[in-house]
Amino acid sequence: MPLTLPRFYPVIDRSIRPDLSLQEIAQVLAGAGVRLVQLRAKQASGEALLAEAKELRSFLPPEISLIINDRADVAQLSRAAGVHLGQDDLPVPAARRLLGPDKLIGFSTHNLEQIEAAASAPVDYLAFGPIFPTATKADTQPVVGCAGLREVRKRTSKPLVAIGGITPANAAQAIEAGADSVAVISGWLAAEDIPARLEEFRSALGRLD
Ligand code: 3NM
Repeated sequence: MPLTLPRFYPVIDRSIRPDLSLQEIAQVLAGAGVRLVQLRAKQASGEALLAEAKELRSFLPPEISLIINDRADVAQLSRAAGVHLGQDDLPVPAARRLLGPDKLIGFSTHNLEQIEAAASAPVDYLAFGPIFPTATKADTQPVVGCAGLREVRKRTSKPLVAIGGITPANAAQAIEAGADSVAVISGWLAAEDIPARLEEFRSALGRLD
């Protein structure tokens, strides 16, 4: 069965908020009724990422699915719900072999060629971006805009996540352009008042789940 993505897909990257504990972050997301979160720690060793993933999982209620960025092995070992792969991570079929049929696999794409190449890949969703300019990822591909997102929506029926520079002010545009969900890092995590910012996303999107 195709995955039904929640509208709002927060990504946790603690390099943005080293002042907050994983427990605090988990509590605020659970309180807002989020259903899916991703843990991203580009600079972490495998050991550190595995420890963070286990710790975060222990603080999240069971109804929140945890996705691990880049590392299928860490996803498996931390009993996460799945992995989010980039173009340079393990090939999707290899990650699927490792994780089995029931775990979720998301896959980052940045242009139409990558979308077409992923057409037959065993993924549960495709991410596409950066939709808007972002300072969060150092090596981003060119901004694709909502026009790019509309083109992608015509070419894939897979669940589609928009990523890159998403804020409460532009989140609805990404959904209107065909995204099923918006993945967000700084747009929520850098906010001074995170619960208030999550409410702004809820208003913009109609719902978070
Ligand atoms: N991937 P923010 S853009 C992690 O284009 C990531 O695939 C992107 O961070 C892609 O919400 C991006 O702070 C950064 O802009 C998203």
